Amino acid sequence: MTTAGKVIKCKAAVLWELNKPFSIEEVEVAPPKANEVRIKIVATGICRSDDHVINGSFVQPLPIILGHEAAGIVESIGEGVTSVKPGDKVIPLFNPQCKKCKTCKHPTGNICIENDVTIASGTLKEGTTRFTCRGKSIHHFISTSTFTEYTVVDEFAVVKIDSSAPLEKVCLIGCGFSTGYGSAVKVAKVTPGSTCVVFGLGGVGLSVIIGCKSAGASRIIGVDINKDKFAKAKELGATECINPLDYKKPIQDVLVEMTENGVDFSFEVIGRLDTMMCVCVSSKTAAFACCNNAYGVCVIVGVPPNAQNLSINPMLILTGRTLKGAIFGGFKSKDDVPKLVSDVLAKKFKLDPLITHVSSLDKINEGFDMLRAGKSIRTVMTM
Ligand code: PAD
Ligand code: ZN
Repeated sequence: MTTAGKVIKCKAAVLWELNKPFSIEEVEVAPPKANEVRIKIVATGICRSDDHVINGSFVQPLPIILGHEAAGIVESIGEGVTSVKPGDKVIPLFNPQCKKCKTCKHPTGNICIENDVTIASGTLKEGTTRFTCRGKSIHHFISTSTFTEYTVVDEFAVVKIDSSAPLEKVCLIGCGFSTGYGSAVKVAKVTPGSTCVVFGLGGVGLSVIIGCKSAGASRIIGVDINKDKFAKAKELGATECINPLDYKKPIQDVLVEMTENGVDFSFEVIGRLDTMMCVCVSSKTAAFACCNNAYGVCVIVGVPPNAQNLSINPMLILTGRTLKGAIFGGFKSKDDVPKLVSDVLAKKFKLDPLITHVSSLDKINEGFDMLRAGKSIRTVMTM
């Protein structure tokens, strides 16, 4: 019996209030309107950006269905949709690509005008939501909402991938892997023989390491306050790992000494102001300050806390350092996601080492507890 054109009742994890566990609910998912696509989610990963919403540092309208790193199968399409059809394997795109706006037409820009990361409307483009629970409208999250058995997205926020792709693995291409890998190869443009330092060895930081290694960096230093993260970082390409808590000096001073006046490329993959920049005397780590003063490049990948500002000593820039940042590793999502999936199928890189736990939507709260306790890299929930 076809479900096209009908409301689907299914299971979803709803966040009703900040700093509270998800509630597993039966939700109603309305059929897609014009230019929208309804997707059966098959696998979805847990990313720190979802947790930033729960703790209030990434502000979104509530109640909401979070989740943005996923893969699934198209269930039905609205009028006018041409790029996907029912049965296609797809990845939802939290950083969409409409291909019409000024940014999409720019050769490298990737913050499409249709993105909901910078706006946080919590709706689809048409201005309303397709989720209802207990008679209330539930918001969408950054064009995706994947902690649900079915979701609806705008056509510009979904792309077809190879029909042989293992969805329970390539879901990581939807966020963590691509963000980290692209930050190294596309945003920093890591060069062969260079020295890199990566602050934060979670799923995204480890993907930065994979990118640095594939770009030919000869020295890759991992920095984390949780030494349990070091073994995996070394397995993936870190040549050494250090813990700021083991040193009395600020970690940027340690790194500058270790690397004869600073590194070529540094990456902040935590989302803390003190690890981005040396902002106060108590700061332990600072990605920008450990770059070589003449040519070092620092890439901000971590999502910073809401409404906080960095204070930068202009001398750090005047001498020649570059500070940059990027969403989704600088990739243009519709163009690049299918290519990254093909790269996985061609065994150009492996996603398996990043997946430490496989779970189900019912166990979502345990999955988040493990991330917060530093015990997991990526938990993938399969439906
Ligand atoms: P994670 O929590 O798995 O990893 C963060 C790591 O940082 C952990 O291993 C921590 O132990 C470590 N850490 C925490 N505090 C410190 C400290 N003071 N000094 C050194 N290490 C520390 O997160 P993740 O890998 O899923 O995500 C990392 C960040 O990237 C996070 O802020 C997330 O929101 C952001 C992100 N950005 C994008 C983007 O498009 N720019 C996409 C996805 C995730
Ligand atoms: Zn993410």
